[in-house]
Amino acid sequence: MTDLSLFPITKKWPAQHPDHIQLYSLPTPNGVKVSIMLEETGLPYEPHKVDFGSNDQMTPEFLSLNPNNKIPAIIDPDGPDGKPFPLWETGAILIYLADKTGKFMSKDLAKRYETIQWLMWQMGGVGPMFGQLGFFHKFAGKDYEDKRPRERYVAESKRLLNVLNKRLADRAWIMGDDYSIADIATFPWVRNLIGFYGAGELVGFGEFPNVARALEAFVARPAVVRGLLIPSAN
Ligand SMILES: N[C@@H](CCC(=O)N[C@@H](CS)C(=O)NCC(=O)O)C(=O)O
Repeated sequence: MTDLSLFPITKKWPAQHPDHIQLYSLPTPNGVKVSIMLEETGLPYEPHKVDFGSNDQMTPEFLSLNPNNKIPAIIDPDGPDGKPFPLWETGAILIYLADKTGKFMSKDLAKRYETIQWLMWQMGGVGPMFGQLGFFHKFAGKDYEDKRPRERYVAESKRLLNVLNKRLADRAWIMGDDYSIADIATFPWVRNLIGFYGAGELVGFGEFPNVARALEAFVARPAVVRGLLIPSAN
């Protein structure tokens, strides 16, 4: 049996199945990227809830795995060279799991980098911009008198949605017929923007019918339905 005791995080979140991928997460738009990917690939994994209510992400045990105090993070007991392998940052985790399974990223080199290009577009654009819009529209920032920051993130979110809408004009998914890690990274954030953040009207979501159509197909996938609820609330 794999020994994960060298990872201090397992003291706070013990592994019942140390031979399975250990996932430390919450069902936020970044967290579900990885639970959806794990559900889509069928890799065995064990989810652990990192409770923001108790500031779990700031505990020494969590920081020992991810010094950046953000979920999600994983340990793969069967990593490169068969050794346990810790990883954080969803872009890196998605590429790693795609390479490990040979799924959701083309092996063709040009298509592989095109997939990574869109994944990075999500990581550097969609996630941070939609996240800031959420802060200024739904959370503490909504009470700020100066509305210019909110307007800036609304404009930037609309611009990004327009880029995605054009990309999807003649494609089912970001990479065409093939559903990929670029979709798994992007659509949880689009769903969150118009769902949890309630910003659909603010960004004029009706102007982006191709995005709406792909989002609908995304949330109908059985692995997505499951992944969106992991780790569960209790
Ligand atoms: N770039 C990171 C972002 C991760 C991230 O922002 N996670 C949020 C939840 S969606 C978090 O852990 N927030 C906790 C905190 O900031 O203390 C990734 O993609 O993994």
